[in-house]
Amino acid sequence: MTELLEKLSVCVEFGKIDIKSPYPPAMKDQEGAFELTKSALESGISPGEILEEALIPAMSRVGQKFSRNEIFVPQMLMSAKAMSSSMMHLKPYYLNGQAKRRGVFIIGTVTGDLHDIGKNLVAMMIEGAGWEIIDLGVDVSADKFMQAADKYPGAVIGLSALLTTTMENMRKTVSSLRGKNPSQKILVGGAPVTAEFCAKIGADFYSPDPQGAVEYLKTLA
Ligand code: B1M
Repeated sequence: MTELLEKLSVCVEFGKIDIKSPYPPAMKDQEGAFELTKSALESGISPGEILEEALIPAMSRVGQKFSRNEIFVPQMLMSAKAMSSSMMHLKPYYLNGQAKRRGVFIIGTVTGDLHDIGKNLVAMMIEGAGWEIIDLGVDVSADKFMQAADKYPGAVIGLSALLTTTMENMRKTVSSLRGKNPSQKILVGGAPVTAEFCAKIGADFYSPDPQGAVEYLKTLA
């Protein structure tokens, strides 16, 4: 890996967004993910190399540290912001087809559930793993998930629920999606959700955290 990509990877891992960002204090006044991505592209490194060799490994380290409770939500959010500042330079290449994503991941919280902090973290980590994210937001009906599944054939769907009361809506959404397409891949998560509940409602996989979700997606693409 080039020195530039190594530096970029460190910026994303430790949440250094750009040169103006004071966080993390140890990297104050240094170039961040924004400037380093621009330099990498200008020096001829491809968007694919930037994603595969710098951003994805960095976000993978972040996810593993979060799973081991070595870092917490604020640090993870800073890493995700650094990654987004890098993605600002890469997005045009994905939009015009010059670079490819690993797949499409549709995510939302189920009907009646407004808790989106965990859902957003999962979405950001999966984006950092090279997937295109279709974020349907909060309080998403089964119909909306089904419309999105029609629009993006082959996409994996992620459902998040934080309330015991909305777990029932998760069950109904899985049932509707399965009824329409038995082979639809469905990932579920959220604080009250368990592997047993996932199996009971017929979803494909349960992950307690973003890293587990990323690992599951790796088995698919
Ligand atoms: Co609410 N709330 N809340 N709340 N809230 C909880 C969930 C609660 C446990 C608090 C409590 O009573 N101790 C409780 C639920 C009890 C239950 O059902 N057993 C509760 C309640 C009751 C309510 C209201 C009903 C309160 C009221 O109005 N009477 C109401 C319901 C609103 C609604 O949704 N319709 C309500 C409202 C709210 C706020 C709007 C004020 C706010 C949400 C703001 C927002 O999200 N934008 C809020 C908050 C912040 C919380 C707590 C304090 C924090 C949730 C959170 O963001 N955690 C929460 C108590 C708690 O958890 N300590 C609570 C941090 C986040 C990173 O974790 O979301 O678990 P989490 O996500 C994790 C994993 O679960 C996993 O990865 C994430 C990162 O590790 N994950 C997935 C999540 N989704 C995944 C999807 C995946 C895979 C993994 O694949 C697709």
